[in-house]
Amino acid sequence: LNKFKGVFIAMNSCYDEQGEVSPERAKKLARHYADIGVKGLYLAGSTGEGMLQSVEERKQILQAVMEEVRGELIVIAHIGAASTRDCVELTVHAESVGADAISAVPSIYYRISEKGVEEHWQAIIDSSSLPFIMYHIPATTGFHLSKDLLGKLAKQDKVIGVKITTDSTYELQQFKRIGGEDFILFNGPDEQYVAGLIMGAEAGIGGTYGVMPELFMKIEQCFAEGKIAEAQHWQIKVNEIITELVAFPSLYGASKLILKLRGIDTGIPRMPISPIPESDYSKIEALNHKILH
Ligand code: NAY
Repeated sequence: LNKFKGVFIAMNSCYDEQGEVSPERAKKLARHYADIGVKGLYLAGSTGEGMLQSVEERKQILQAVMEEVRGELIVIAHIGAASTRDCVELTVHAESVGADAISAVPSIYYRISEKGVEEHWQAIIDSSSLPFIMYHIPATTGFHLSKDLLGKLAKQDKVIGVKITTDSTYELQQFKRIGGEDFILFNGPDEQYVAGLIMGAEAGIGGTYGVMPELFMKIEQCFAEGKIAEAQHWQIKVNEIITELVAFPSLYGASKLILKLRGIDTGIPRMPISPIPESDYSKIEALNHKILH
């Protein structure tokens, strides 16, 4: 399970000038992260705009990324979608192109009972031999994963961990306690990576990592060496940047523009996620400068 410990970038979406998914641009972005030496990538999650893409488009992007970094980076494919059927199709595809693991939010839009979410996830788990990572993000799904359900699913060998995006490091610690030693907690809120690590997370998956992977790798390294004050110092720097990033009309639009300034064009976010107006470009440039210095 060591292969899942470390910094995972929730990769931004990649579109061309017409707004179509761009496998070429996705390869270039994945290559950029492989050269930096992060642990892995999390594809088609919130940051990757998977919910705004068709099953076919999601397959194209995953396949392109696997072609580029297979064997070099650990690739977790987020295959969550509203319908169980689509999730299963994406899972079977993910296994066929060599993804290292899959992950899914509970089904979205319909209010599903706890039993329903269990059955949804179980159908996904049963459709491949890939490791499965639950994605707990109640703010966007409206579903609050209980300790009971987590404990029940965590007993299965294929269920290797949970990505937890809540502000509670108490909940994170409780999940870790229930999951046990071999159960991996992926920290979700980038703003509290250090706090998550201290309370039991062994990995992080984050959207803002994409514009500052080195800073998150520094946090991880300091923590591993027991230099907590230094880890906290970098977290505070990171948090200043995140505070500015989330003040733009969209976090994803801002991140994509920063990548563009660095020579990696990923297009603009898909509607309804707002693009960044030109009047904000100078602020983006200043923020890019701040990150790099
Ligand atoms: C994903 O699926 O894209 C992620 O794992 C990223 C989780 C992010 N949450 C959302 C809603 O985008 O990285 C966080 C988030 O961007 C960050 O903490 C800034 O608030």
